[in-house]
Amino acid sequence: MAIVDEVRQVGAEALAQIEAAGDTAALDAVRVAVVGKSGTLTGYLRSMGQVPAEERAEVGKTVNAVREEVEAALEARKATLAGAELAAKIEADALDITLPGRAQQVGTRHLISRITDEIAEIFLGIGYTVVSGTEIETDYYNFEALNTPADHPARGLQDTFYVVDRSGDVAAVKGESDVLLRTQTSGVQAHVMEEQKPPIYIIAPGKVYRRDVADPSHLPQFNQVEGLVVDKGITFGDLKGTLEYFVKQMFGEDRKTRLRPHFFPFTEPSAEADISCGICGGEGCRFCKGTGWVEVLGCGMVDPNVFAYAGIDPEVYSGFAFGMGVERIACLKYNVPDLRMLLEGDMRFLKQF
Ligand code: 2NM
Repeated sequence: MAIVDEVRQVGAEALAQIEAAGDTAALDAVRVAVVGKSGTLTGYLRSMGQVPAEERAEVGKTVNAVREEVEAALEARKATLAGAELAAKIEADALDITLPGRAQQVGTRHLISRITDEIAEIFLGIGYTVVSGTEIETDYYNFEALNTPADHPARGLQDTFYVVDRSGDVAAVKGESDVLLRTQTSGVQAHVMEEQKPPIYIIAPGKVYRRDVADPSHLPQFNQVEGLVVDKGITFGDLKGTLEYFVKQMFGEDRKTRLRPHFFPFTEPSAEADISCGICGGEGCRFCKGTGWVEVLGCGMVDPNVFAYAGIDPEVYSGFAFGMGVERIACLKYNVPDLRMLLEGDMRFLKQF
């Protein structure tokens, strides 16, 4: 075959391959094989010296013409393929703006936080101040300064979480007072009585810890609000009036309060306060175990021994104190039968409040 015919055939095959190339990578392979540095057409130009002199002009012209034709075809095909590839990529990445959006769940404050604030608001409204302390407390402020003697059952290892050091021994401050997770927020009040002169009107909200197994009415960690009043001439009547006011604000004007004698180490006399049952209105039902009353809090007149620890003269001052569980108040307010339901994180439950 004459060399010019060979060149034309290489050109024709190249054009066919260009047309058949399915993507830009395949097209580039054709380019390299035909017009690249070691491509077939380039080979003809390189070996012009071996072409017989009489054919040289014809072959040279033909190679250049075919080369131009192949390069034009490469350009055209490249534009087509790149356009198609871009279109495919746009299609694949496309956002479907007609799809409805996924609704975000907006968080709300937890019922326990809301009730804590509600309790605080009621007492702020009658002149109390909110104080807070640390969840890690010493045995002295949690028990001793509150007239809870060393042989009191709550101070045993089975009822309180003690903080231990690296060796596993109970940690102690200055070698004398053991460190523990507070079992009540009264320790905060012991600090305040030590640091502040009466009159004192405070509430202490916060988390407390007890070695209890969770059940419908107990949690090993819960929230408390304790209140303390120390002033001249404070009587049990002031305590009763304050609690009645609190109950009506929190649960409604129709709720009644009663006090039952009880014992607490830090108050004397002490009482437990009940409110009329919110389910049966005092008739007696399963929720109130047929009594018509449900327990809401503990309270009493501050024991003179507690004043003595704080350096307050019980001949000059008297006071009352009370303590309530926030989870318990929340459950009473909304007739929730089990404290644990507050902590399960079930949105169907929590959304109701
Ligand atoms: C209660 C019940 C009765 C109480 C006592 C004190 C303090 F600091 F004055 F000693 N704070 N809180 C108290 C009294 C707490 O909780 C059920």
